[in-house]
Amino acid sequence: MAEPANVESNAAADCVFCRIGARQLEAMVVYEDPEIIAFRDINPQAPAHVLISPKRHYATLYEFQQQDPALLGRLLAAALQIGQQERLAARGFRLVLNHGVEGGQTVQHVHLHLLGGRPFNWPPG
Ligand code: DGP
Repeated sequence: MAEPANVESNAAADCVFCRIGARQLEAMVVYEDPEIIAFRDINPQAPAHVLISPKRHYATLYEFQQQDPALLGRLLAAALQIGQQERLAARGFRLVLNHGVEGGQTVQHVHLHLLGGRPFNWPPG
C-alpha cells in the first residue's frame, strides 16, 4: 500500500506547485483531497483552465509513474470530477499533460491541464 502523502517529506523548497499544495502560496483552489490539489491557472488559455497536481513533488511523468502509478489514475479521476464541477462534462473539455522540453513543460512538477469553455483545434499548436 502506498504510504500516505506527506508533502513536507519531499517538497522542493523552490517549487511553486509544492508551495501551492502545502497552502504556503495562494491559488484559486477548486478541488483538494489528501494527495491532489487543483487550482486555476495564473495565465488561463480558456474560460476554464484548471491545473490538477499531486501534492508530492514529482518533476516528471516518468518519476510519477515509477513512484506512485496508482495516483496517476486518481489524478485523472479528479480531472473528470472537476469537469463536472465546471459544468463541462456535456459540452466537452480538453486534458493536456505537457512533458519535457518539446512537450512544453515549464513547471517541473507534474500537472494536468483541464481546459474548457471554448472549442479547441486539432492538431494542437
Ligand atoms: P506547463 O507549461 O504545462 O508546465 O504549465 C505550467 C502552467 O502553470 C502555466 O500554464 C502557468 C501556470 N502557473 C505557473 N506558475 C503559477 C502560479 O504560481 N500559480 C498558478 N495558479 N499557475 C501557475
